[in-house]
Amino acid sequence: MSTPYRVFGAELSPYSVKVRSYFRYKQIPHEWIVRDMTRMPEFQKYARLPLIPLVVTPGDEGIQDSTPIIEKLEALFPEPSIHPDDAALAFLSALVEEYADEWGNKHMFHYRWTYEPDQEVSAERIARMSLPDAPEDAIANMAVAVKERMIPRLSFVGSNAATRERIESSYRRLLSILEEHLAGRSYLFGARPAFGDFGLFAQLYECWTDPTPGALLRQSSPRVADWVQRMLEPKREGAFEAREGLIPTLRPLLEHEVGGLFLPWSAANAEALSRGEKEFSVSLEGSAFAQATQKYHARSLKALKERYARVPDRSALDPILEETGCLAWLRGD
Ligand SMILES: N[C@@H](CCC(=O)N[C@@H](CS)C(=O)NCC(=O)O)C(=O)O
Repeated sequence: MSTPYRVFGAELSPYSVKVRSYFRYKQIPHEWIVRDMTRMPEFQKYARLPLIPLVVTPGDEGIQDSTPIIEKLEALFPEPSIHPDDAALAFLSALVEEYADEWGNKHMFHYRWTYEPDQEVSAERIARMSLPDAPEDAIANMAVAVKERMIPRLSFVGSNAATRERIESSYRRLLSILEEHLAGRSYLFGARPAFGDFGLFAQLYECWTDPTPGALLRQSSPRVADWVQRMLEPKREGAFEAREGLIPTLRPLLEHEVGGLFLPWSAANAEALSRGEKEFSVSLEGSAFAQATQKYHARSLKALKERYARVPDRSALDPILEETGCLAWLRGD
């Protein structure tokens, strides 16, 4: 028997949970390895960056970054595909995946490290995970250190008193849009999971586990809560749905969240970086959103534009992107 894939990750890491759900859906033999202190030497042997998830292939190659990990595996294990045959839907699913990784992460990170109950629970969970079988005082000390490290990182996602309402209203709106969209369907693009499901569910799963955003999610959006659970062990229940049925309730997500917030924010970040600026500010739905520039987001926006440029026939896609205010951000270089 050949060695299975090894997935180094953690329950509190959205990108790890995203990749784990993908392995489960595709039924790719794998071992889920919680990256605790005892596994660090093995992790460091393969990791280029100190980030999880890390996938080690049966050929002993380490791969990182959830989006390329899934893309590499999808080429090796094409069935069941996570991409709808309809080229417009396949792109929209990838767009949702990017929105989730880049903007949806703000919801998750903001709530986890802004409010005290969330900080406490998360820091303790991380400490217990990292130090299995350690005495309680060691766990408590590590929890303090985790908070000291993570809370200042709120600035990396642009979370502060001035942006709080922008991030939280986006979270509440996302939940209400998804609650509507998931009426009568199991996954975002029909009866089987698509690329976009993996990305978006993972951020919301983390929100679901945390006290403040979890309570909001459970109270306001029972269908979203069911979908989050379903996505932990996703199954093909049927086919992807036709465009006509999906677009009416997907449109608000594209218009308000993707076209209204994520793309203008990401484009402003990329522009500021190209001018060598350390910070940027962009007006999103009429209010200023300022944060430090991030190289990572600029690279993923470039990859998203390249994906758009590769869509073979954009005649069905462009009108949807145009009417939702997404098109202008995806064209050009
Ligand atoms: N873009 C990467 C992001 C991975 C990432 O940011 N992982 C976080 C946890 S979710 C991490 O490992 N952070 C390192 C740390 O907390 O020390 C991906 O999609 O995999």
